Amino acid sequence: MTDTNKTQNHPLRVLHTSDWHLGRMLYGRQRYDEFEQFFNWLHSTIIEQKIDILLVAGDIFHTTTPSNQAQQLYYSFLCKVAASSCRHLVVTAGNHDSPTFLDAPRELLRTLNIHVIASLPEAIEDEVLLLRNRAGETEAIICAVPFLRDRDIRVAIPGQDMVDREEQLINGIGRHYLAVCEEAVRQQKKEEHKLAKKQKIPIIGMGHLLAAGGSTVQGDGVRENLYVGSLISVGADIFPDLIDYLALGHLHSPQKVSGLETRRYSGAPLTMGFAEAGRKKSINVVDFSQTGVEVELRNVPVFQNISCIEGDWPHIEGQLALLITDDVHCWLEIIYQGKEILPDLRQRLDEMVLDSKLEILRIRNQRITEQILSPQSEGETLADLGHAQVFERCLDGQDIIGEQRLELIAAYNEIVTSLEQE
Ligand SMILES: [Mn+2]
Repeated sequence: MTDTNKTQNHPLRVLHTSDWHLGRMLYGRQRYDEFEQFFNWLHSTIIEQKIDILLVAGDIFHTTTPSNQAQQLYYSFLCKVAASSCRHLVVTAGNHDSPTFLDAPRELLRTLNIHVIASLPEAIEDEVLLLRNRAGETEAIICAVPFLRDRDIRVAIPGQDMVDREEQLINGIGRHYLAVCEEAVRQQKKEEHKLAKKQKIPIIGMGHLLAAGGSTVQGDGVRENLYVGSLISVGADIFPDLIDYLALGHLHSPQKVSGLETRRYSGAPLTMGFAEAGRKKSINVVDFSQTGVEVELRNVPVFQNISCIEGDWPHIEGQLALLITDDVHCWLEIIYQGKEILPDLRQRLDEMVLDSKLEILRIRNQRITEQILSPQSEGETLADLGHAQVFERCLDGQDIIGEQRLELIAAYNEIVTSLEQE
């Protein structure tokens, strides 16, 4: 008897995460080990924190054709969660996901209480999920809205210019949220009526989009692979007030929407690039009780150290020496900014990190870049130069002449042609 009372007083606990980007590499390095460690950690967190509902707000995979290894990680994680005390898992698609790929196993996953909403369903009702507790009562209503594409929303009118199209898309997204929420409220009234004890059933919104005022960090992966429509921002006012908590994905740094406690981006769990080195990554644990909603951020452990060293040679040398003494496994980006031109920078760095646990994934030699890109006539800007000219200046900068120069130009042209054909 006491046990039942306890469960009744226990608030409904939801874990909100997004932007896993399974399969994403960092400068050519695979990160499957990190993903696996993240899933192990997430699974223990779900058990320790007694999570009832897990929400994943898009960008599950980094590409529309995920590798076998990425798929294996995803499905084995889903199995583990299904076997845990977590009652429901809701997965919505992001702009990186293939809707048809995510949707394919949805019927099978439904039998495990895993709800996948990847393509926009034909009926609004199918975006409103009623999640039930073990007694069969509705304990939460989810507005599971996937990433909305232009074709999902906008009624195309020939001859429209870009501004009109964007405005139509933004208005369309707003109308869509309103319609889904109206349906959620209808269901809420019906379901609350059925409850034995008078209680409020929370409405939780999900989405994968850019809300106005959101912040991105250069190199955090949000602005990469952008295409028309993926960076359109919507006003935070499109989300109706009756949403008790809004679980968003798309931005990779954890943040509130318009400073509101219950409107949030969870951010990506893994560091997405060197610009984010040292930034905290987190997931959101959200408690729903009759007295209100409480959000707590829990930091994701760092599974791979990433660091960026920027400065002149003495600074870089000193920082590397410190890291070597610390004996930690770390991936590095080096940005050389000294006055002196160092054409042998790579060689110097390779020699320094030899036999250490440090791995240099990226070197940026600002001095050489500046030299190549510095104007050669008054008033010249980078925009005046064609990419082939930039490449030639790069060869000039490195004093590459003769046969080798011709070979490099031919190889460069070949790469450009193949890129253009793609
Ligand atoms: Mn993303």
